[in-house]
Amino acid sequence: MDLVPRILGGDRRAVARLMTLVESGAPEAKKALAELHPHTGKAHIVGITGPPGTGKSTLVDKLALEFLKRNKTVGIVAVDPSSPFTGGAFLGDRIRMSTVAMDKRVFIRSMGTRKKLGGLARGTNDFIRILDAYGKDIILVETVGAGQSEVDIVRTAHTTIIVEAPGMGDDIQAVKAGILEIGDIFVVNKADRDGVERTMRELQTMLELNPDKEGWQPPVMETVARDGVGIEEVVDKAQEHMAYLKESGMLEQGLKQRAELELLAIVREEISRHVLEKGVEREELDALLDRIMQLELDPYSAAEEVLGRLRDR
Ligand SMILES: Nc1nc2c(ncn2[C@@H]2O[C@H](COP(=O)(O)OP(=O)(O)O)[C@@H](O)[C@H]2O)c(=O)[nH]1
Ligand SMILES: [Mg+2]
Repeated sequence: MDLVPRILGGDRRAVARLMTLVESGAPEAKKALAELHPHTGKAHIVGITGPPGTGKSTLVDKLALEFLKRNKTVGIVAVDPSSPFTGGAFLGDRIRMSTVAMDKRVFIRSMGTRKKLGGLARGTNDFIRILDAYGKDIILVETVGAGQSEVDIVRTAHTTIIVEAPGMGDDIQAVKAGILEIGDIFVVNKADRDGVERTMRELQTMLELNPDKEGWQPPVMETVARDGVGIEEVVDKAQEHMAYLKESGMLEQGLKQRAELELLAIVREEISRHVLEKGVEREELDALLDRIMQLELDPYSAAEEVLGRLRDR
């Protein structure tokens, strides 16, 4: 049963098995993850995010092929919040990623969003850690949109690629709103379509507003992922970005930030769990919620009450 030595030894099925345990929140998963930790830190984690339909899965597929050509092994984690069924997302992405899905050097796993306490970002981090310990050189993580959990996942990546496509004006606004700061590389995919220049220009203009002229300047690149056009350039840039992170000391700094985020997220989660298990019974919680809804009690005082009970027990 011991999955850890099997994963370290390159056993694919052990990797899949541990991911299933992680998803189901099994306690033995935590122990295995702890044992894998010393074997992590070698992979280059590349996040690919952007609105639905821009061609992220197609791009991931082509990027994976290009990394393979460069003798890198590849792991892929696809997070699909739009799909209520992990199975559905898995199948869908499998079909689209038919080229790399057949390749033994690639490990692909999709993740639904109906997750246990701890949520999407935590589960994804665990998957990434497993693939890292398993020895994958490159881990591609596909996420949709710009919600909080996606941003959290993006924080896990060393290199974040934001994918846009022509004719999605509103989404560019969404990009403006939050995701601009986290993009290391901007890709305008579907460059075979009308309006590419305009989308490129809009992104470039927004990026020029950034007052920070030192450090990494995110490029805006165009691709036709479907036909494999522009892929080599994106992979070059991703590798350049990693080299930049190493030379500038940003890699080190980022690792500390990520460690802090992850640690605090786990602490928050454990405290919530502890409070809900030991602090209040479900009925008590419901009673408090009722009082908040009836405006008899404010949430701060309710939280004080819950924490007070925890201290008393
Ligand atoms: N015209 C065109 N279509 C593309 C391109 N890349 C992907 N597509 C298509 O766009 C659709 C959505 O692609 P997909 O990769 O699933 O997008 P995702 O939702 O962002 O993962 C699919 O039908 C793809 O075949 C491209 O470069 N040009
Ligand atoms: Mg997709």
